[in-house]
Amino acid sequence: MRIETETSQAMGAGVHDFDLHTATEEDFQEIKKTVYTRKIVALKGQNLSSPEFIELGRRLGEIDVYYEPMYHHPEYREIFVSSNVPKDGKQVGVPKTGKFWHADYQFMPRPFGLTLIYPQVIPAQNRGTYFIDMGQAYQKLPEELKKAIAGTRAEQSPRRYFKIRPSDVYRPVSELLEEIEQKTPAVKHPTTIVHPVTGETILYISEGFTCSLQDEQGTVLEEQLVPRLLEASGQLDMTFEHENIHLQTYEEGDLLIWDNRSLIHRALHTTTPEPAVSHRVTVHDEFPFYEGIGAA
Ligand code: 7UC
Ligand code: FE
Repeated sequence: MRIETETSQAMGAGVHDFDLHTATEEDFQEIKKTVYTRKIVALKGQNLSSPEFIELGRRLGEIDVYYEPMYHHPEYREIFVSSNVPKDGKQVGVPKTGKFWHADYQFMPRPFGLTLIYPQVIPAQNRGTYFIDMGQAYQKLPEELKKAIAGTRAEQSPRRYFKIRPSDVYRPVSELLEEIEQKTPAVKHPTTIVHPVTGETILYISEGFTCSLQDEQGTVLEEQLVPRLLEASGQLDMTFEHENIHLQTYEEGDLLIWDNRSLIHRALHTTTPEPAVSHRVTVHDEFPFYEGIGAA
């Protein structure tokens, strides 16, 4: 196994000659360390079956099965399927997922540290995913904004991007909204979290899931604060030319592992939808999601 950190880019590393069957415990630790420091790691030239992909996840930590069964691979619930390619005339997984800035499971009480994406059908034209390093974004905030959010908490909810399921047809929308609030009530995380491995401070907010900021007493802060933070971090730039935005492209055989603590991501928007299928496994590593999580 050989790890190559491309110095021309702010993030990313390529892992060559990785073989799941011969990889040692040290190799997995090395890969994880590279994910925390370089944020995105591409295992090159992979040719894994679904059970092998799951095995890879298990070697990195504890797999978190997605809470909505609609996304599950029909045979392997550990795999979340994003697909616009029907199989035997039937939809598999969910199409057009993640077309908004977010960190995975940001709306859950205990998000996971690692996201693994293994593209199965790669679009010919527009391939890739946008990323923003929210540790870097925090550093670049004007002092005045850093001060305004110190000690505050952010409320996170999936409600705006919850996907209607086939079984929801003919249900009153109010009932569906109520169900979302029951199953995934909004959670509060610190507006800035500390990475348990690198010690970096991360601005933990996203356009997709963050609803409001609150002070220590739970009083909702000035409404403009969230859009100002989104703007400053690059999340409102619809040209995707903001200096914080990194477009990660991939080629056949790439398997991406990224740091779901410091990165937010957004699926590349394609105006002419091309066939695309991607498999995802998500993993809790051995570190707390952020320092102090779950403490009263
Ligand atoms: O359909 C989607 O875009 C899924 C999204 C609401 N959640 C992904 C996650 O892991 O938080
Ligand atoms: Fe995502």
